Amino acid sequence: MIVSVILPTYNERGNIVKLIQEIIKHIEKTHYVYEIVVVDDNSPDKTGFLCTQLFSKNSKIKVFIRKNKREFASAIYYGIKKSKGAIIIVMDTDFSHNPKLISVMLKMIKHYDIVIASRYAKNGGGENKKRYWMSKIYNSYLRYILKINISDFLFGYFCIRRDFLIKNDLLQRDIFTGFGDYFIRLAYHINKSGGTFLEIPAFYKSRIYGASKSDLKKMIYTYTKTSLKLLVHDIFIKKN
Ligand SMILES: Nc1nc2c(ncn2[C@@H]2O[C@H](COP(=O)(O)OP(=O)(O)OP(=O)(O)O)[C@@H](O)[C@H]2O)c(=O)[nH]1
Ligand SMILES: [Mg+2]
Repeated sequence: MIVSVILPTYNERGNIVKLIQEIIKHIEKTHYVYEIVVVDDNSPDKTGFLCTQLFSKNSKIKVFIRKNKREFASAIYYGIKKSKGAIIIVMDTDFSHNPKLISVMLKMIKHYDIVIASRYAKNGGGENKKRYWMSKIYNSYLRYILKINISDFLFGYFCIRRDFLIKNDLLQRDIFTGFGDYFIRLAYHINKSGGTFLEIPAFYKSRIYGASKSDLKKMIYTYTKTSLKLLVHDIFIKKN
């Protein structure tokens, strides 16, 4: 069975090479055949170019440089479409997501449709305490509004079965758009399709190299709009 690890990158020159090496190290300890799919949105720091140069002889590493689009969620969608694994892992490329968890995810995905790394599962946590608590409060709001029993909608590190996505028609551009809001939509639709979730504990490490691409005010606005839209959708489908 093939596993595809999807890595969206934007200005991650200081992280990406070491991260890919770490992913290889951990995934090779499992029995899975794998591919690593980098989707770089033409980073000014030449992250994509660096990967192409360094890994050109390794056919397991596929690098796509998108010249005309810069959008996190659509880069993930693009990577999934270009990949072939029966199992898909999506992770950030700034070491906030620990590659060690890959083997746990691969073990557990045999029993669930999606395995989500969560800061709020027992034994999880986060280095930046302010971010940890703010996100915890916002996650409680999302859980209440959407009635989905997961503790972390906002971490963005997960493992999912491709057949589940295809069977339930979830590989849609409308879902994979924007920034972290795409995962709120994805979780909502997985839940509506009767998917099974498992959360495993994760510890969020703050990035050491590079700058953040996220904008807190914009995120709160977009995520709230997304959740309210889904709530309205839910009320509408319950009425009909
Ligand atoms: N392809 C692509 N990747 C992106 C884009 N924006 C962010 N990324 C990547 O998505 C991941 C998450 O972005 P971050 O900047 O780390 O966002 P964050 O985790 O909220 O912010 P930090 O506090 O810096 O960790 C990283 O791997 C980025 O390189 C984008 O527009 N296109
Ligand atoms: Mg990050």
